[in-house]
Amino acid sequence: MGTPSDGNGKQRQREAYHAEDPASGPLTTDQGVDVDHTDDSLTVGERGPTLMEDFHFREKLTHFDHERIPERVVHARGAGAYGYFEPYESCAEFTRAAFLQDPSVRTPVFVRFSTVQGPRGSADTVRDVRGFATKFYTSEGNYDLVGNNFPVFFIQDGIKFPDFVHAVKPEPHNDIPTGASAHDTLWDFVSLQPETLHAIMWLMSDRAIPRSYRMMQGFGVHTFRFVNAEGRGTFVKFHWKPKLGAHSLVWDEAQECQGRDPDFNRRDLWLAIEAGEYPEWELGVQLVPEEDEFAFDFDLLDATKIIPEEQVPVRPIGRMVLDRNPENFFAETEQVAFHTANVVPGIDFTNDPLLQARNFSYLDTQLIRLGGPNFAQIPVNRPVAPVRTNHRDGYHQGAIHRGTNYFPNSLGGGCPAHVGAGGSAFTHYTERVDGATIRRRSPSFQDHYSQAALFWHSMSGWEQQHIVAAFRFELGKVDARAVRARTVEQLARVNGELAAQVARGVGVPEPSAEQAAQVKQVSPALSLQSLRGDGSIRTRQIAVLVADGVDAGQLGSVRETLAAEGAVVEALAATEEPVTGTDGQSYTVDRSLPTVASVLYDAVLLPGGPTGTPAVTGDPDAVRFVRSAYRHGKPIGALGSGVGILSALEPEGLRLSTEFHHMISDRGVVTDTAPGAAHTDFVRAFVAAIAAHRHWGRPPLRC
Ligand code: HDE
Repeated sequence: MGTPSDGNGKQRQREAYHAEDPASGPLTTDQGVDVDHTDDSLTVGERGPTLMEDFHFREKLTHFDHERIPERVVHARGAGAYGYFEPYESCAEFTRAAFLQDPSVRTPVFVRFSTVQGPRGSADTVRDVRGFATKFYTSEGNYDLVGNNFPVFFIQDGIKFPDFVHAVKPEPHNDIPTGASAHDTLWDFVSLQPETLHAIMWLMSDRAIPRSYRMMQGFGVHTFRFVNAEGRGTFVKFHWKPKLGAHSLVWDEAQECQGRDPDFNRRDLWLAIEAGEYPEWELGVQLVPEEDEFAFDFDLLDATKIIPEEQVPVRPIGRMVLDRNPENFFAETEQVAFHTANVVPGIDFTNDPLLQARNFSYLDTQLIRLGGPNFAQIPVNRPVAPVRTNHRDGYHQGAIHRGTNYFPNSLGGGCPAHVGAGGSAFTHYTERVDGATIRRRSPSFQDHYSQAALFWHSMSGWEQQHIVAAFRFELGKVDARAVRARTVEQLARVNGELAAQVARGVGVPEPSAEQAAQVKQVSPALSLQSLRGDGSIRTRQIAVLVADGVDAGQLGSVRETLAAEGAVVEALAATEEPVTGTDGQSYTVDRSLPTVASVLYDAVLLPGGPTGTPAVTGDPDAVRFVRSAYRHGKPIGALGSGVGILSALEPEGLRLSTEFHHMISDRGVVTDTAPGAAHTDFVRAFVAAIAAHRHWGRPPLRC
């Protein structure tokens, strides 16, 4: 590993960092002077004024006063982790990138996930795009793939970015709303800028409220270029596919979660890694030969468009595993600096105007955020490849450079020298570009509706319902009626039924649907239904509601199976006092019901026993828990008297187990009134219901 000045700097830096760790020795000042007392300032007498000569006090306060750096203008709230990437096989046919050649070579990575609109202290489960930025510390230098969990962006040209971000951020007069897009200025912008519509469809879908960072896709968004050793280019789009499948919350739940646990996604990532449940994604690429650049009915350079997977399949090329949490949030997750222009030989840009703008913006923003040009020396940003430059000095310079600082030189032995042509150097792809200076969007970028319609038509029924509800919610928060109406008119160009349903919800006239875009075929790959992952229930959080009198046999058998499948099972009761089972044994309670809520779990189990779960005795927290899990489509398993709780809620038309009909599984509600330990078919059905994540089309509860 290298630094600007030496070859083993990373190791040395680590040692220095730990030497400064206050936990590893006596308290000192910044100058290394031991401190005997940090609780009282130096005063004249016990009640007198504080003395200026108290340098420890002044240093402590001064440092504290300067602890904050500007937060990112977008993507301020995030969570990160380290891990590695390994290719499945050599990709030499398409790219010379060293980290994509050899399956036996693991490349270290750091990934930062983020929300976009909210500030650092905002909640995780807001409706928003999620950032998915990966830094590959490759042997040829750092490569940053700075993507999102949507494959398309809201605008086509980076010059619109400040306008878009101003519109979506809190309104300038009152700084409201935090972490939300449901306000006038965003929708004003959307209604006037139809290129936003495709990404807006994604934003209104459940993709914008992921269950977990570990359960969402990532996309490079732009069309990039692979370049092989012969200099041949191939267009490439990057896809990350989560091993656990892509799963989302429902909006009502996401909102409650913002209060119950604002750190929901951050905590989930942290805990999974701490538990050794390392999240994993497969990296896939869509490859388009250069000669097919114009083979599509959209422009490959337009970042508001996808290449449907059915048209160009995603080819898996490797996997990424995140297996280490950062040690210090500020030092690593906050100070990591991604830059789209951090590329390595074999990966290059295209003329996508959004990407070109990003290549300017990311470096520019770090200069102010991280206080000068030396941020690449911060440990999390340091390449593992050696760094030898003639860059010198500047704020926060940590290297002690020696020798000459210009090129060419003879006095420094000509070092650092150029590598020879055709060697390991990055060589920009040779592309002939002709044209007059012009400030105009290409006509090939003008179709803003077809792919928004493709997305809509590719959704399952429940996904479409959620999209309609999201539009109604968002536009319902818009005060300007004209903005509501104008947005609905735009939606009519996507789909008439969508527009009509939204119009009815927000009280504006239903526009004519004559202009709706025609869709020749759908793309099933866009639906969350197609992204079930490996079908396992690993790391799903299962709540078991218990009380004194719980059927010990049932509790034990289901718990064991769920735990064996990798689920995290927690026993919840009215208080944290252990409960006594039917076998007279005492059972630990993990959490008390008032401290948790159904929105923090993926599924709930109601074991039997005379008074086996707190809901049987009418505990309001428990009843609310079950009702909320039911409404959010979560799997519910109930045994014996536990089934009675469900019947009492009267889900009209839902089939529940009775004394004549044992195990019944209906829309994710799995019940069994048979006496004795839980039967295998019950456990199997409950596990299958959890693996399916959510269950739609349940009848409403009457009680
Ligand atoms: Fe970003 N974006 N962006 N962006 N972006 C930033 O860089 C910008 C865009 C993305 O975890 C900023 O270091 C412009 C698309 C992620 O640290 C800033 C344009 C995509 C992150 C910036 C875009 C992204 C950022 C803010 C339009 C998906 C968080 C702080 C031309 C492909 C990275 C920073 C992290 C962050 C500019 C559009 C993803 C200001 C000008 C498209 C994941 O430089």
